[in-house]
Amino acid sequence: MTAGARLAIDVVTIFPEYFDGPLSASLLGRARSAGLLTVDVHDLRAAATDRHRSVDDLPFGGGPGMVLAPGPFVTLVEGLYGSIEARPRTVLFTPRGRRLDQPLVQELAAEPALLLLCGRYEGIDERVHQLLATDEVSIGDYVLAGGEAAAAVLIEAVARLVPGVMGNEASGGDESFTDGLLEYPQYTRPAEFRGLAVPEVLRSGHHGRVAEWRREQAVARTRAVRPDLYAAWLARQGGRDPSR
Ligand code: 6GU
Repeated sequence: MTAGARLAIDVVTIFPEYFDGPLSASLLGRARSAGLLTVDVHDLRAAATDRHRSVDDLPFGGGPGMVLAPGPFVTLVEGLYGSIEARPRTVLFTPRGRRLDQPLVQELAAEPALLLLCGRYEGIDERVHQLLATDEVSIGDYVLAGGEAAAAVLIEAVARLVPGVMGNEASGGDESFTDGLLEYPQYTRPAEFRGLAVPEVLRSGHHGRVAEWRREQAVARTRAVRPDLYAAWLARQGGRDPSR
């Protein structure tokens, strides 16, 4: 862990090189260069004790595949923080975890430090869950080969909420999910392209009508594509959709 930054993230993985691209590009690269965010990636194999640097073993009870052993995880975490108890909030990526959503992202972004543990193979020894994980997180209902892609997703989602990271862009307000609705359609020039015109209201200069149109579009889109989000939004409105 590196001191000083607004958010210090440690990642444990058997594929450290996986993170080279995502952490250097665009927003994350700039945030790290500016010292707003640190991401230190640690190779689980560095904590292996045997000659072959093995981190996995056969499952007790039989079955296919290999299981990541608890020893290297605990050794590495103790090396980083001095003890298990001194570790920061710790996310273990697993398809059986809680689904990542913006409220959880906001919660994690408010922490001073995070430890992210990536699994691979058929699974991780249950003692890693018990001893180290404060949170078990999945990024959706599909199966990945490991937690690395999920960790990259979480890092990007959390980083953009760190004060100063988003630069010019308004970091709150209008975006998808901040008020529980999907984003409204956006247009730039030209006003007509391949026979498709920008809606007249957006060119009217009438800020009130523009805001109203965007709201209607966001609500209609959410109702059509994400009935679950629409129902939750409707309940927060007191059951009334002002556009209907
Ligand atoms: Cl966190 N891990 C794996 N292996 N698969 C996933 C996932 C995580 N989230 C969705 N699918």
